[in-house]
Amino acid sequence: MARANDEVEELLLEYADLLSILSEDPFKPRAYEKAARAVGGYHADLRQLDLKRILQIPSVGRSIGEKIGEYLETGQIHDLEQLRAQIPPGVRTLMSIPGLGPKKALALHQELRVSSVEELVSAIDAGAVAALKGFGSKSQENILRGIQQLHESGGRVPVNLALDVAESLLSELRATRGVRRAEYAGSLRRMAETIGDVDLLVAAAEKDAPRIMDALVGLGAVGRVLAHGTTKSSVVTGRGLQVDLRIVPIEVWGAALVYFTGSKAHNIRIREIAVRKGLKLSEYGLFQAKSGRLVAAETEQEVYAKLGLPFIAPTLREDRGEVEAAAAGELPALIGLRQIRGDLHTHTDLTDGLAPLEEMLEAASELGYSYYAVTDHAPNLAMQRMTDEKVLAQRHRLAKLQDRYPKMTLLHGSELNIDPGGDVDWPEGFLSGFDLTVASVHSHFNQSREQMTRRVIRAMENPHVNVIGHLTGRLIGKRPPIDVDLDAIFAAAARTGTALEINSFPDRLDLKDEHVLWARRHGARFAIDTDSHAVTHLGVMRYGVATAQRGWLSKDEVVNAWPLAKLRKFLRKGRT
Ligand code: DGT
Ligand code: CA
Ligand code: CA
Ligand code: ZN
Repeated sequence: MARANDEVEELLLEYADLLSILSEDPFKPRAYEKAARAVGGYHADLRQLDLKRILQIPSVGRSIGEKIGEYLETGQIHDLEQLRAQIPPGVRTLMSIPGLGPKKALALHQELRVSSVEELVSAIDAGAVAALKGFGSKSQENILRGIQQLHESGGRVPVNLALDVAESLLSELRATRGVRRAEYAGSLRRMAETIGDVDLLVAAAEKDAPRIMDALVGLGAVGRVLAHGTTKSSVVTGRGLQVDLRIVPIEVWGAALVYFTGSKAHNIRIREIAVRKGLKLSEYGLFQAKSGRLVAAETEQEVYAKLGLPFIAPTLREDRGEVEAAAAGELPALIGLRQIRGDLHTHTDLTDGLAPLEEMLEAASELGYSYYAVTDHAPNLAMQRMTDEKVLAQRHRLAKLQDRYPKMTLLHGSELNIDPGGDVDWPEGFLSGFDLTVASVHSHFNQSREQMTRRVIRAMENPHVNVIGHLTGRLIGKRPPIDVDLDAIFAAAARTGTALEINSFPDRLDLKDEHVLWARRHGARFAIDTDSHAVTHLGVMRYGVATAQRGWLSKDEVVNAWPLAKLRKFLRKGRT
């Protein structure tokens, strides 16, 4: 649990923010701010203090002291609740942008109806802020700079956005004279689900480095330069994502790539191994500790080899046992994108997809899939207006389209809704007409842990449910995961022969890497799906595969990496 001091600091800061909107007196908010900082930095735990001793904290007067006492006793501050009720929540979000004061935040909210930083960025892009009375283009620029700072200070971005930025910068860097190699490293190379900043690594001769750095800071995507050195620079893109660039000599490329790919925890683990071998590992290479003689630096393989280890894939480098497994020769043979033979969860415009069936199939066949499942929503998701007739007509259409795709077997499925009791949309007789089904929780996210667990397990026990779609329902940064007993669910998945989906959508990644690692220990099987609602979505498969790799999966555990005959057998769930 957070320290009470930190909780109270947060609340007092919020109180100060709200006061500065609602009160004309500039000193009162300032007093709360000072007290907040004092409490946050105070050495003793507030919960151990009585009112008398709370009042001894610097800058804490009687009125503030009593509010602190009230919070410790009741978990609430009545006056704060009253202020909260008077201010729309979006305004406070906007006030978290450095340099954007309360009055301006309130004006933006009232005039433009923006309630989040993202909405504000869109408004700025549309020129709406510059056009606003009392703002202008100068002030719009300041707000943008503030948003950049906000992102630098902890805003993480989804992996796909960071990858887009990295790839476009890399292609420009690679076209720059003197660049011998250019790659992204850091959490992006490990394909973590969110990225703090992008780390780019370039190999070049020392004489070329300054010119390459100048090229980077001059790129169109760069909004602001934080640091501009000859071998080390940091910039922020127009959208607020920080990019660090390092230039190293090509001779130490491998050592630098290992170091800057991390993770920090992985680096520490392999450095320990180096020390035990009388070696020293840094971004400049692997050296003999005593003589300082260089042992390896050119390639990652060499660096790992001299440590007595096989190459460890970047997606595994999280210190989750990969170094020990590598030393024991027990690293998994990781699933790769090319081993994916089909997609088992996709939509069309028959429900909420954007593209007609024909277009989805055409795009899927271009990916070289050997099978492809169409799984539009089932009737209980009422807004999708699915009916028995519509779904049967789709099946008929699919059968006719099969002729066009001699190499790709078209599977007809549906994404069922797991109702609060664990039942799904159609009775067994109707369900048996599908090649496969995905079943997902789409409602009643707030059931108790026991109910929710029972609900999902009951769905898995249904002999016609093949895949559990996006099990936890989380939307990264937007919606928390449902509360379930994952151990029980993973065990049931293995027992019932129901695959667990790894939903590849970058804002879902559900199951996530740690869950995958956990579920595989139960012997569960997985389906890496895109849940595509448009042709372009089919490409997100790479994020699902990366998540599977981070969960240590090999192709034997991924049902859509199997040949069709083996998949079909799995889909029967023991039925004859
Ligand atoms: P992020 O940016 O928060 O998503 O995560 P990373 O892993 O990209 O972290 P970042 O950008 O701070 O550093 C990039 C890599 O550099 C990191 O994965 C490992 C390496 N590194 C950074 N600081 C240290 C350190 O203090 N010790 C060691 N051993 N490695 C470090
Ligand atoms: Ca990073
Ligand atoms: Ca970094
Ligand atoms: Zn879906």
